[in-house]
Amino acid sequence: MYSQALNTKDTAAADASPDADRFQARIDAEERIEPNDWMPEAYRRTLIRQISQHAHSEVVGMLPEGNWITRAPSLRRKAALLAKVQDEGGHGLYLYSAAETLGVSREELTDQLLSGRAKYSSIFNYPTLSWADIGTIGWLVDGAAIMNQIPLCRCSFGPYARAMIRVCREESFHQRQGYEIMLTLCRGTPEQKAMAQDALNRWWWPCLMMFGPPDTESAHSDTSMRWKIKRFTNDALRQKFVDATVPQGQFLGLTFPDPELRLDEASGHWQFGTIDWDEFRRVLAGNGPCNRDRLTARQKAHAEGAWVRDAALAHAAKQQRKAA
Ligand code: FAQ
Repeated sequence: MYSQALNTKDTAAADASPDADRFQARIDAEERIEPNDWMPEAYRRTLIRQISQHAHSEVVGMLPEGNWITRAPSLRRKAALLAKVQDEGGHGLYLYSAAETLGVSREELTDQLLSGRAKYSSIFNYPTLSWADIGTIGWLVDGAAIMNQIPLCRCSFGPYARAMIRVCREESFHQRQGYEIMLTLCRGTPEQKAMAQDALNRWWWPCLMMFGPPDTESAHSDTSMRWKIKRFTNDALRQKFVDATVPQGQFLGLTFPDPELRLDEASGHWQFGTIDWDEFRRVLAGNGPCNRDRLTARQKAHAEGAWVRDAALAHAAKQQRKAA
């Protein structure tokens, strides 16, 4: 049912036609590629793969936080969380629209997600056990998403790059609301601080996995970097995230669950311990703590929304008949 297993290195980009040379020259000159421009089939497929996985991540990513809307500790927190979850749904919609410009339909992509054939970010297969998890998701998950997505604003494919600008602005609001929850908890009672620490302990390593496998095992990085879809490798972005986040955690007075974490004075980078890539592979293979729940929730929502889609189609047909 789940096809999230890792692939081997990409060999798809070996197109040596004059069109491909011209295309690469445009990329090298930092020109934007638009939907009606000529593009190698492998470039189109790579974008559909990445953009649709990204869209699915936004939509599945609504579930862990949606779980806390009814239990947010105040009206202010509830309103902010509701707006944030709604934003994530909006990001999914921009991204599906960007993918559609490449000639794939929304229905096809939805079907890939609901049938378990499509990947979405590993991070959303972990449970949200306490209110501090909502702070941690904003601080760390949105923080990691921003680190990955700011460079995507310069992606060579126009519709994806443009969608990312608005997405990043919204994600930075999300990150701040998460950090503010953490700050409140860390300045609160000992129990609240312990709850924040427990959430950091559970989310830290899965957040580092969000950036994807190590560069030596990344199937698509080389090709995607050549096409300027990706501007940095997985490991480079992971390191940037650790460097930006450790001082934020120290300010909160929290301890990272990594005894090997230390600042390398010479390079100015935070060195961190070994990531459990077996856990990452297990989650991608469909065996994370919440994979089945997430898919079941999406399937249920899709089935229960059938009448809305039917009504919208019937309304559109009626409008068309009227206009004719
Ligand atoms: N989880 O060769 P690479 C968010 C897959 S949005 C699952 O390195 P690539 C907002 C990868 O797809 C979070 N699968 O691949 C939010 C590939 O599989 P395939 C999502 C993963 O594409 C916040 C295979 O492993 N963001 O959080 C993961 O060059 C809060 C080999 O990997 C994006 O999607 C993973 N963590 O680099 C929402 C950003 N990592 O297709 C709600 C755009 C790798 O061969 C609440 N995407 N895989 O079957 C990207 O930047 C890239 O696709 C990477 C992976 C960096 C994720």
